[in-house]
Amino acid sequence: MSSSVSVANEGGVAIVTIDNPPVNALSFHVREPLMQALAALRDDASVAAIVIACAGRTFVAGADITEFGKPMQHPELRAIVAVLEAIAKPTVAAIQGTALGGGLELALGCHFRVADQGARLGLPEVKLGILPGGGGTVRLPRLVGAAKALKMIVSGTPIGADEAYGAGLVDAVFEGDLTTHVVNFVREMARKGGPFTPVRDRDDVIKETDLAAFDAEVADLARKARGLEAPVACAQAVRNAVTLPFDEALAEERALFVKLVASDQSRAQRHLFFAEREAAKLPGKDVVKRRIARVGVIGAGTMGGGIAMAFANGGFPVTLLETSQEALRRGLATIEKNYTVSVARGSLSEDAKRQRLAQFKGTVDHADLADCDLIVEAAFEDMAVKKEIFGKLDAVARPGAILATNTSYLDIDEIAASTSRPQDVLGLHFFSPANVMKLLEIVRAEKTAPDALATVVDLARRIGKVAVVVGVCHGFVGNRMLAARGSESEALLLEGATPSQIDKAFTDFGWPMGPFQMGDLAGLDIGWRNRKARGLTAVIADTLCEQGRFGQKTGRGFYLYENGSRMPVPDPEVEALIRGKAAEKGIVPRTIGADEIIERTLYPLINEGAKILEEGIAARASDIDVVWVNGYGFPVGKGGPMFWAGLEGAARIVGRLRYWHERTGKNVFKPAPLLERMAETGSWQV
Ligand code: T1G
Repeated sequence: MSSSVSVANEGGVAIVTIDNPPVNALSFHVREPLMQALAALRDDASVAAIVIACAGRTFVAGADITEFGKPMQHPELRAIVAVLEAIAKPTVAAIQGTALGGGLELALGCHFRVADQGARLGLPEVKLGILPGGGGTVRLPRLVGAAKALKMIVSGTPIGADEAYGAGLVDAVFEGDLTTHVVNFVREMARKGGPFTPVRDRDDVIKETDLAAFDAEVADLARKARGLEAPVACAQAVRNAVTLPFDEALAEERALFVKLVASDQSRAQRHLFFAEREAAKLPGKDVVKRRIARVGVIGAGTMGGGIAMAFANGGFPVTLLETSQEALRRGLATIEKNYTVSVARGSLSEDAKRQRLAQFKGTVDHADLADCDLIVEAAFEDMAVKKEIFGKLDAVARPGAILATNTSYLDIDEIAASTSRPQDVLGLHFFSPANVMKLLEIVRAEKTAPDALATVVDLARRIGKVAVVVGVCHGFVGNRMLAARGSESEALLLEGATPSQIDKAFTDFGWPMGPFQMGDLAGLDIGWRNRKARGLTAVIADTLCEQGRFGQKTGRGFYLYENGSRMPVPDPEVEALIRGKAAEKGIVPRTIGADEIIERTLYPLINEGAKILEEGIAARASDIDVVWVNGYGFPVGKGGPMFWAGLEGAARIVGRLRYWHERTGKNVFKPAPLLERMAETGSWQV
């Protein structure tokens, strides 16, 4: 037997153990010995039953994603499942940790599945731009029904052991030592005697499918796919499970898988899977991380409250400081309301709400932060205010406490210099709403100590955030590139494009919404305040703000929002305002197509990313992709701005930037040297 697969025999029950750290992926060096073991055990008369188990923290987490795009090495998972499923002896999968993708498909090849209490089971392939390719789309519906299978496969979201048991996906859930339980379980099954029906032959649940309701759900999913092919293919494959004979449906699944796995969208989403994990890796040797037991948050407003919730949700006690009891009361009330809304939505239990609220301690006295190991400042975006706060923190925080600012733009080196401990100062730039948005830009200041940085990178993972380490500059990575993306927005309006046309070019590209709809959602007054603080103007947006048109919150912004609706309605008044301002500037409006809109917004975005890489503000091009997908909604099917530059063609981007630079003289169009090198080499390597 190989080191990746071993077989033990416990009184006639064969236990096949897969051992392929860290997540027992079904790599080739697992598949080959696994196939051999199953075939041998099938023919071994002394074996009465077979258990498939995994060593380590988790059951099989799927196919080995690193093998995609390389020549297939047989046996494939499908062949293994076919052999497994044809075994007449009782077979059972013992699931701890996660059974995902090919791991769950392997388990579906068994007669039975048992799980420990903390297990999670799912088919997340859609998040990689593919679909379950090991028979999951045809077997899962036969256990849980077509509707639930559709939801699981199209969302890619795993379910817990109890839910899986209730749905018929697992046959027993155990606490404690799974192996002992599972051997007893399968012995009992063998004692009861067969025949043991393989999942492929169980058609009773499928037969109950309400196809009309199913098709309505599929149509709704297709509308929400935003150009992604995998969700639509997943739905089609599950429908095939209902309407086609098993083997035909299996063949259709294979055909869809082969097509998707070769697609740019899947390459983009697999790129993001590894990019997120790379982003959390720090250069140099591992350092001992500091202990974080209690977190302090300064400011209980929108950002501070959201940040406090993010840590409480991650199980950390939080001390929340405000400037007055009234502000503190308001902040805590908002936090409680947010949890109440989650309970009403069914995404949080009452018990969990109570546990999380119990994590909070409120104060107006900085001295109460003395026992905090990390303090996050989320006060007003003003350098003088922040320097004053950090001066106080320097006096009260315990030695070794990490002092973080949530600033979106300001110079953290300057903030650090206002303390006697710059080595403990860094930026934790959360994105609003901080308790929801995944991205966390961790800003490494010039003197930030390596162990402080490593501590917060690890902490980000513990609170479910996607961390990207960035350097100090105005706007760090995300907001600096956002400014470049928006630099032409006003010009496009004045030259003849309407807000709707620009937003549609973005949504047709795959963005959840365009820049003007986003501005109305966030509040136009935020950008207005920033511009005034920096002595900048935006003639259209400033005028709208002067008229009190801040967006959704005032019912009017670039669009109208009638009767409190969030649906944007084009406003003739705004279009007249734009035409009037254009006339004042002697600009004759013209028709502007989507291609030009993309060239004058997304190409500058990529160009700024290239400058950020050259300056060392981001360590990797893939880090920039992680920022934009997790913080700004860049379409996952395009892999992020820097990955997409490769799909779009860097040479084309450089050519068009040169054209716009010559036509407008604007620096935002001047191609960055690294982008020009990338156009020649195909690499973002600085
Ligand atoms: N293949 C290869 N490497 C993988 C992997 C996989 N499936 N899953 C994780 N890794 C690596 C990961 O890159 C990291 O490497 C290390 O393992 C720890 O991962 C036929 C075709 C299981 C929930 O999509 O969701 O099956 O950075 O940091 O936070 O139909 O890993 O250390 O070098 O994420 O504890 C479907 C993907 C595949 C599951 C654990 N399965 N993995 O999370 O650790 S396609 C998935 C996860 C498929 C079949 C189809 C998570 C996890 P490194 P980690 P974690």
